[in-house]
Amino acid sequence: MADQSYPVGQGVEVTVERSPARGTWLEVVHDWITTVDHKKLGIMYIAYALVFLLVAGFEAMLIRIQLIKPHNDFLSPYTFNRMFTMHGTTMVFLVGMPILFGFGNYLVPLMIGARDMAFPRLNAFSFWISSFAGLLLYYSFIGGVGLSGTGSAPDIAWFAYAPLTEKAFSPGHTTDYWAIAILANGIGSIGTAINIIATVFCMRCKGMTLSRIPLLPWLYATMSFLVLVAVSPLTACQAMLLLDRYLGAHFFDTQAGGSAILWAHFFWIFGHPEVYVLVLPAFAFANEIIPVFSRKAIFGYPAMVAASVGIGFISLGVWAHHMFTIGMTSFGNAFFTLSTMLVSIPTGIKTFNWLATIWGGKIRFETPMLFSIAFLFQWVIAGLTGIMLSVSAWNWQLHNSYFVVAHFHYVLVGAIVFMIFAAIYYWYPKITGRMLDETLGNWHFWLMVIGFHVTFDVMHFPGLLGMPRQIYTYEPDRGWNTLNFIVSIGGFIQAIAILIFVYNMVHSYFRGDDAGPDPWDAWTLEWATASPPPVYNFAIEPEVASRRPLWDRKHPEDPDSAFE
Ligand code: HEM
Ligand SMILES: [Cu+2]
Repeated sequence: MADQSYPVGQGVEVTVERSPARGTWLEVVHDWITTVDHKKLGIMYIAYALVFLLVAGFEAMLIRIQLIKPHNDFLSPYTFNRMFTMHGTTMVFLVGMPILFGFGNYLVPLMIGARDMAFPRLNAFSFWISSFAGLLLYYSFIGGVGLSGTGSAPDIAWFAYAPLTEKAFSPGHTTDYWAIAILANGIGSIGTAINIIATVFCMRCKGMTLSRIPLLPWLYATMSFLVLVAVSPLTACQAMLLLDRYLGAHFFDTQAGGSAILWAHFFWIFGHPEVYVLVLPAFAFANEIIPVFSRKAIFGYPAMVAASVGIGFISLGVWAHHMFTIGMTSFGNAFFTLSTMLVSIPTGIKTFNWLATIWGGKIRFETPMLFSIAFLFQWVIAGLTGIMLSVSAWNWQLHNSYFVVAHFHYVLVGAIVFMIFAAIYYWYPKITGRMLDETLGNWHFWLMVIGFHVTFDVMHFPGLLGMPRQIYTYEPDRGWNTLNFIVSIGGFIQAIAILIFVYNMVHSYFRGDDAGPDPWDAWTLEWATASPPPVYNFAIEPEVASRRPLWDRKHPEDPDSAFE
């Protein structure tokens, strides 16, 4: 691979080092470990998360093999509990958050024309402490009952309800590994959130007023405020749990006057906004990809910003819709039903604006756009089952059933994972300098959509028929057999799709077509520099006069800036 020179405007050329890093492997490793460059840290976050995606996906497959037929004994009940705990915890904390932080790290400085994040060293610290969390959580397989007994891991479900996590019910150390891992991860997330907020508001290039910030940095800033407000209580309640377990405090110990409901409040004050911590970046990707592939500017930019910030605020006031069956006052039930439904207003605005952006556009159906369109449909359906669950009377019937599992996977996979795939297809050329293969991309997309719907559409029905979540097996006479069989098959189809995708990523890294600086004919600043961008991002510090600076440069006869 030879080095390449690209013109980057204003008569300047940039040379990018495309050869594998020079020096011995030790020097290369040292270079990555000590880096404070936002792009390298971004790549490390994404790689770390993709490894855990495969791990957690494997755990999901084990769960689905166990449930493929009644009275199966593939996994013991104990192993089953560990698998769903590790799957859920891993997907949320070691896949979802790091991959989204990775994209934020990589893209936010580039999109606002900065040379790095505001605090590069804090950035490296956040990455390393978050990855420490992953190691710690998985170390519990070995160290959970002391080094002698391997094969243990937390079995407390990803929400770790009190008082089952107290020493009396959860002996050994698996719960401690879980709590300390979440705590370490929380510290990393809070550091990154502070960094993103400072970067978006203090590091913008010349001319980038608040109303010209691309939507992605806007949404990342909103998401970061949510992290500050939501992850802090989560981190605090891990400390309380450890105090309970080791120093005889009684925060959650009901036997000694503590309150288990306190844990539920703490957890869901984090847990609900967490959904938006994960979904706002997914929205952010859609905001960038849909306009470029529709050849139209995003419809209603100010409304998009306002709706996103509004969603952020509302999401902080709805946490107890996870607690309807805990027994609240009827005022509580009514309040949390209504506040939950309120979210549909700003979400509806966003959805209509995406549709209005596509409407009448010259649409290009390349892989990033395919995933985005599927996201739009799936997001709407997930919202509809969410509204059903927010009605407290319905919720009493469906709580802790597979209907809930189907609903939240519609959000987590159908919206968030789909948009993560879209983002990888869209920005991979920028990050690596090479295109992903379109044919393999199409295979990945279609198998993923089919697998997703076979799994999660069908999963609503055992839920409606009363199948509870987190049961390791079931009786053959409940009418759930065929449904569970189909759900498991769908899971395997998704696994195949993801393997194709992994192959594509590796293969294209060596063999993919050259991307050039701007393969999608896009508008934002990250495409105004070489692919991959040089260490300093921009040869000349950019200056912008509109929301679509690259459009202005490419179309001097019809620039956006003329209309501002
Ligand atoms: C191919 C994709 C996936 C499949 C087939 C799958 C399957 C499953 C299954 C079978 C369960 C167990 C339900 C139970 O018995 O309670 C589960 C739970 C869960 N999954 Fe997934 N999953 C997938 C992807 C994801 C993703 C991407 C996320 C998050 C980003 C996620 C988050 C969770 C959570 C939070 C739980 C709850 C764990 C618990 O009950 O403690 N899953 N999943
Ligand atoms: Cu919620």
